[in-house]
Amino acid sequence: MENKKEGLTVPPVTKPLLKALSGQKTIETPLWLMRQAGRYLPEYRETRAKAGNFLSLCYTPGLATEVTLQPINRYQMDAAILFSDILVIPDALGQNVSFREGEGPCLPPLEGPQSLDTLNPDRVRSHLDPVFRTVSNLASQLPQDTTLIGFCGAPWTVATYMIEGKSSKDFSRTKAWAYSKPKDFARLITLLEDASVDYLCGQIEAGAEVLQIFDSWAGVLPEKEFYRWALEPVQRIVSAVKDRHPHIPIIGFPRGAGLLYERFVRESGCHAVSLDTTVPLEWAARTLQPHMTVQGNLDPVALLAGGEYLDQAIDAILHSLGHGPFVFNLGHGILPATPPENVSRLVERVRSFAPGRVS
Ligand code: 1CP
Repeated sequence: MENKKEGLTVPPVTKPLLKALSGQKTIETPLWLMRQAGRYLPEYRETRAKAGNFLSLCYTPGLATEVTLQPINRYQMDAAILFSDILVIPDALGQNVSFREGEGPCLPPLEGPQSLDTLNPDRVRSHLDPVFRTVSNLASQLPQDTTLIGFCGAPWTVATYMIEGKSSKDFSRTKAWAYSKPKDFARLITLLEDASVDYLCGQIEAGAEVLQIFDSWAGVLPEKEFYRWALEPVQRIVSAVKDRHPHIPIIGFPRGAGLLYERFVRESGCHAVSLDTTVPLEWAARTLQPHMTVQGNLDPVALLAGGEYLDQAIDAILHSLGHGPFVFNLGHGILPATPPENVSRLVERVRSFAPGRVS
């Protein structure tokens, strides 16, 4: 049987994650975890040490492929997420990103409108070629039912790192720029939209089957600014990617958006939405899930803590959202101190749930 969509013939969807993202209810709940490859895994720490620094790991296709596959080999997740980082875009634009052990990212901060002229969008595709090679390695090596996810950061979140020069607590430099010089700030956002579309399309052309757009700091913006700097740039990226690749599902993650999740679901153009840990389950089931597939939203600290609390938190999510369309995930990335055996416990519990079987 074949699906006919927009005049094109596309193969039938059989992978569990793709089924859920196309709005179908699935017998088993598809499962993957944000930051499923990372420091909580001893095999990751070993490969990371071989690479020297974090960006070399991202830009060495053999090693990036290896770490992407580690959680698939250990836990048989339904999806592999490309191993890279949202900050490869500023690096490709020429901003010279580094990662210091235990300190996070470090960039020479943008110092106002004139510093935008130092960024070079023409370098994006060629600079990120090693990442595309990782994607095509993965596409040929993944098990048949495993879906390959590509990603980028949303312009707002990426801009915060470019302007603050590091992780931030109050985002004061970025917000002050957006509020007091919106025209200049819009130039940066447009540049990031274009670079993100190039980057995402390159990933699709190399074999990515699903995309996720991470807007990790969307939740720090007031309502009006959320629409302008978080929602609208994502709308434009989604629309441009859909024009070129209409059959690739896109998951949006406006972390911390609170009540604004509702408008994001109605207007972003995404096919699915990832919920952060604070989103109430029954509200999501009533307000968001009728409109699109939802993904989420276990507290990463519940996974770290383990035990009975973990079991109960998993069950609460499955009971509220598991009747689909639904993808099990965390509300944010796995924490480095998470015991790997807690992840096994989570996978087993989610796998043993079948909607209809549990009341
Ligand atoms: O020491 C190490 O090994 C580096 C830790 C690490 C890892 C494993 C960083 C540094 N990035 C990554 C990989 C990564 N980053 C992935 C890989 C795929 C997977 O999920 O398995 C993804 C999707 C990201 C995305 C990313 N990077 C986001 C969005 C998601 C989120 O967590 O909010 C953000 C904000 C970043 C920036 C970043 N990268 C790394 C750090 C320490 C940070 C800063 C985080 C912060 O400001 O709190």
